[in-house]
This record gives sequence, C-alpha cells and structure tokens, in this order.
Amino acid sequence: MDNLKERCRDTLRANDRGGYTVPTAGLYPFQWLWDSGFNALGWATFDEVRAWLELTTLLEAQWEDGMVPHIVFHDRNTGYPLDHTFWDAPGPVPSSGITQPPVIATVARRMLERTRDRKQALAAVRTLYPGLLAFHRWFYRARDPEGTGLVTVLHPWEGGMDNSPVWDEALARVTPVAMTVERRDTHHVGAEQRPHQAEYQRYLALVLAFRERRYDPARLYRESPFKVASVAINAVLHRANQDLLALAQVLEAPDAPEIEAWLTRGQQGMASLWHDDLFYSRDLVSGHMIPVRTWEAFMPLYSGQATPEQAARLEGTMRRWSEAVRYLLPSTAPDDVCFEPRRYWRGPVWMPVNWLLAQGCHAYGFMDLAVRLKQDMGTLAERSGLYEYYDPLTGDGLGGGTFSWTAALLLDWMT
Ligand code: 9WN
Repeated sequence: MDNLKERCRDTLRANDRGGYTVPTAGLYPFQWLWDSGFNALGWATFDEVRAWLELTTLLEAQWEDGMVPHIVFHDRNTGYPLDHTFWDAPGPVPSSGITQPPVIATVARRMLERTRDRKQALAAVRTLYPGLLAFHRWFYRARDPEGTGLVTVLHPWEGGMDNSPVWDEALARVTPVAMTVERRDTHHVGAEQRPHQAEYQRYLALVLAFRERRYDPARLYRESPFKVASVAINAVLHRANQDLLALAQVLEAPDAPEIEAWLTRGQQGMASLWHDDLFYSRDLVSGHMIPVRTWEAFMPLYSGQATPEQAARLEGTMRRWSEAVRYLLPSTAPDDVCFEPRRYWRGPVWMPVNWLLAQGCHAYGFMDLAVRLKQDMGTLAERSGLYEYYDPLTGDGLGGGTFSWTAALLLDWMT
C-alpha cells in the first residue's frame, strides 16, 4: 500500500509542469479540465498548496463568458498537431474552444472539507468561487438556453468519453473532414486502443465548424449538428451545483437561490432521461433517446438524482455486469454489440468512472459494489501499473502509462 502511494505521488511529480499537471507525458502534453480537478485531489493528499494552484491555473484560462476550456495550451511547442493554432480560440490563455465535465466545484468542496489548513483553504475557495459560479452560469446560458434543466454537449470531447457508443448515431450526422488527420495519439498507443480515423475526421469537422462561427455560444447551440443531453455531464453538473451551494453557504455568498433553482430544474430534467430500467442520453437533433447501455446510465447514483426504485434497478444491472467481467466497471455493457474491451471508451475500465460510481453506490447503500469498484481498481493498479484505462476481462493496462488521474484518485481513496 505504502509503495503504491509512493508510486502515485511520483507519478504526479513526474507529470507536474509547474502549476499544472499533464495527464501523461507525450500523449497529452497540456492541462485538461476534468483531469486537473481529479489531479488536484491527488495533490491535496500531500501538498495542498500545489493542489489549489492546479485549480487557480486552470481558471486563469476561463473565458470572459465563463466557459472553462477543456484543454489549456500552456506549452506552445510540443509538436502536438491539434494545438492552439488549430483551435484559434479567443480565451485569455491559448486554449481549446469547448468544455468538459464540470467537476471543479466538487473538487474544491472536497478539498475544503478535508483540509489540514482551513484558513488557507478558505482563502483559496474565496478566490476560486466567482470563477466556479461563472462557469455554472455559462452552462445554463450557453448549453440550456431553453431552460429545460438539461445541459447539452456539442462535441464528444466535451463529454469526456470521446468514442463512447452513446455518441455514434449523433456523430454519424457530422460530415467528416476530407483530409487525413495527422494522429499523434497512435504514435504513443496502439491504434486498436484508440478511436477510429473516421471518428477523428468528425471530431475535427466539429471543431472547424465551431471555429468558423468564432465559438459564438448562441450559434453553436443553434447550429451544431451534434447536440446531446448526456446523462453523465448532467449528473456531474448537478452534483457540482450541490457542492457550489455548500461553498456559497460557507462564504455567505448571496447566490443560493439561483443555485437551488438549477438543482430543481436539474432534478426534473434528469427524471426525463429514465426509460424502462436505465438512464439514457437524448439526441437533441433527432429528439430520440439513445438506447445504448454505458457507465453513464449509473451516474444519477453519484448525483443523488435516482429515486430509490430507480436505484434498485440500477443496482441489479450493475450486478449483472459484474458477473460478466473480471474487473469493474466496464464503460460499455459487456453484452452490448458495441462492447470492445480494449478500445478506449467502448469497454475499458476507467479510474474516474470507478471513483464517481463508488461514491454513488456508497450513498445508496450498495456497500459491496462500492468496495468492489475500489478494490478492482487497486488490483488493476498493483497488477498492471498506473494506466489510463484497463481491459475489464484481462486486467491489462491500456492507453497512456504513468497516468495522473489514476494516481491522483487512488491517493484520494488511500488517504
Ligand atoms: C481529448 C486527457 C483526456 C481526458 C478525456 C479522454 C481523452 C482527449 C483525447 O484524454 O480525451 O480531449 O485526445 O483523446 O477521453 O476524458 O480528459 O486525459
């Protein structure tokens, strides 16, 4: 255990670029939004000053309208093909032009509650709070302008689960760019563990469409051919709203009624995504439910949005999945036609997923599942190393090695 802790700390130190942590050297040489949130939790277990710095550095890249970009290009000379010149986005620090799951208010609250230096932590929270509030306000203004209670992702990268089968149908509607996309990712990781070229051509087509519209949120929302109300991002935001509300109360900020209204709307919105026995994302272009069973179906356990009856159904489903694989939790249902145990978000086990869902299972009293989600991840890390993701059948480590969020969230659990 101590040995694993030390390896986790070493991983964060090795990926530290001074003020921000790269997910892994080579493959991802910049600061990513939700990675940074998770990485801050890891730093917080042994260096709180560094942990708060991770978040303040991230928020330095926040756009004037409140959006926090999903990649911040602090280093402009990495030879990464999709760098800041490709995005050509208007933020104060070179960045991408889309966002990612908003975990940072949750992270800030967790760090405040676990701090060994409350005075310092409160000062940090006071500094961060306006940016966190502006980020959540941006989500509602830019991504739910109709006030449905569900925010929308306009790019698979925004959902954080790039090639999840949840996106397949919506992405197929995007006309791919004609050029062959230069892929650096496949220099670092076997192509069979990464998205296909055809998906990349569509990822890029969306970025080009957004760039052409100068990232104007109103136009993007109206005109994007890819528009999905994702269960996962809505659950992450809902939980982050609960945490932001707690921070507002600690700081005696006057924003509680506004945040409470988001929570009420979010609860109604999520209820509309329940179908038969799971939660499913909705394609807002076709208006259809996306009937693909992935990890995100369980996320309302994490956000507390599942009713007890729904939770019991989710529990049953998770138990069935657990009988079909050696390690929890496969990112796609193991009996789904889309299940590919080694390809990125189409089957592998991911540390953040286990971390989020272990909390959900714990909150609803499914203790053995919570324990299994933790234990399996610990076994995978001990057995295969600190990888980006893992094969749920064999336990092989896949994707990037010496991976920050795997190390960081293990530290969070072990401390
Ligand atoms: C694109 C950094 C990021 C994670 C995402 C994961 C992957 C990037 C990529 O890596 O996405 O944003 O190039 O594949 O899907 O969740 O934040 O670790």
